Amino acid sequence: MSCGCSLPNQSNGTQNITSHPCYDLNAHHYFARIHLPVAPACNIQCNYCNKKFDCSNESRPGVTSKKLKPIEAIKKLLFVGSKIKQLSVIGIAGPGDALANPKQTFETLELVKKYAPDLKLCISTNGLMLPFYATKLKELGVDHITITINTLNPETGAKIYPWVYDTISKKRLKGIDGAKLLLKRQLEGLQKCLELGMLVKINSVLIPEINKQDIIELSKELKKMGVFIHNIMPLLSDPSFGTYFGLNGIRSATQEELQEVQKECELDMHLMTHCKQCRSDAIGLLGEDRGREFDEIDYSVYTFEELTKMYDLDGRVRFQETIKEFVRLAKEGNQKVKEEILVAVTSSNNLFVDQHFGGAKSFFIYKVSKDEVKFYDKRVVENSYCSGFENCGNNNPIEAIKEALKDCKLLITEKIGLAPKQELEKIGIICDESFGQRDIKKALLEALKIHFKLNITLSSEIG
Ligand code: CLF
Ligand code: SF4
Repeated sequence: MSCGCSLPNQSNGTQNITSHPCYDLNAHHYFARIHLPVAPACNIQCNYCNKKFDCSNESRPGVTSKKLKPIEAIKKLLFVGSKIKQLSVIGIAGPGDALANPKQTFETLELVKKYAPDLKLCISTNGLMLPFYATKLKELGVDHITITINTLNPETGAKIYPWVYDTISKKRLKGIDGAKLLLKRQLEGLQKCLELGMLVKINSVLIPEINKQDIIELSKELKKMGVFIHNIMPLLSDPSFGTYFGLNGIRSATQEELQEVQKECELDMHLMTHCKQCRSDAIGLLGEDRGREFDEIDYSVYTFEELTKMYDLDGRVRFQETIKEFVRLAKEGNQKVKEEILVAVTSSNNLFVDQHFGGAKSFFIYKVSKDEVKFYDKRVVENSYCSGFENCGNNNPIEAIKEALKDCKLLITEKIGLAPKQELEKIGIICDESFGQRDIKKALLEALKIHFKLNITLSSEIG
């Protein structure tokens, strides 16, 4: 999956995300996470999961992490924190479900709060028990929560979840009844987390022929609800994983399928596109898992006093402040570039790129500012470049058009002749004819990526 390295700002800039490698695209270059595998059990069955392995809602299938008791996990955490100064987040993401193991999960969070209070706390869950534990999580200092929601439609849900086990009613619900309960709890839990001011991320597993359209619809709803970011992950499936889907011919989602869905969703929702489908014991920057380095160490030989000293809380805080400042400056630089970009489009209706440059008497101007693109202006010229065969040669309004577009960096047009193209390029305007008849919004997104390496979300006010 592409990491989008040159697209440094997807955050809204107002929340506590600048050092969270999953919530902020830029942060994943600088800040690391550790997953503590303290949650072995799960309370639902997903057809893409084999419980011999880690929870596939955040992990590659077929990966097994060593389970740890909370005390072992904290010792390991302090040791790792002493070696990896940019460690900023501790996550609990399995190997089962964090909230199907409330005792272990809460004990671990309490210990982190006590010994490593500089770290952000992050939880990933299928959501079944979230309504009951959201408040407790908030009290423990969890501000980042991921819920895996694959559909809002219980009928699709029944194809993904053969059963859920509800510890409240002590009942195992199968098929559509299970899917309905899971969905209800996911939405209740999500709402509660939002009310508590937590930053909610939704993971969705794209399952070919099962939930593509569901995910597109889900993404639209997530934006309305106030979810921070949506992470669409491709199903990885193979008979050797021993999952129901793998054994029954449900194939992996391809990169093309993933990108197609992401393209549909990015118009509505902030997307995470740099997920690495980590192990439940992953350590380090995303994409360079250092977990194995710390596997063989016997942490029991260290006392908490020794480990706390090694952890060096004050030193770590100073180190991270320096990185944050560096990241802030990098973002500012990027913002400045973005603010300067105006894009002109030739169109008969401000919906499609359906007009040749030669025939355009007006240009729709879009402004790229902060992390969005908005319709900004319509500029009219007295004469189009080409005003009919009879006028050809007598009338060359290119200077007037250049004057009208002089602050633009890019022109998106259905077609343009070589001579006017060269004239516009002389004043620094890139002319792109590759989006003829395309939707302006989609053309803008793609063109900004191609020409300026910018990953931008379009404002709903566009057009
Ligand atoms: Fe871990 Fe998940 Fe927190 Fe990140 S991972 S619990 S939000 S700290 Fe990140 Fe890994 Fe993707 Fe998860 S890259 S699998 S999204
Ligand atoms: Fe497996 Fe995770 Fe689904 Fe539980 S929630 S069945 S561990 S993928």
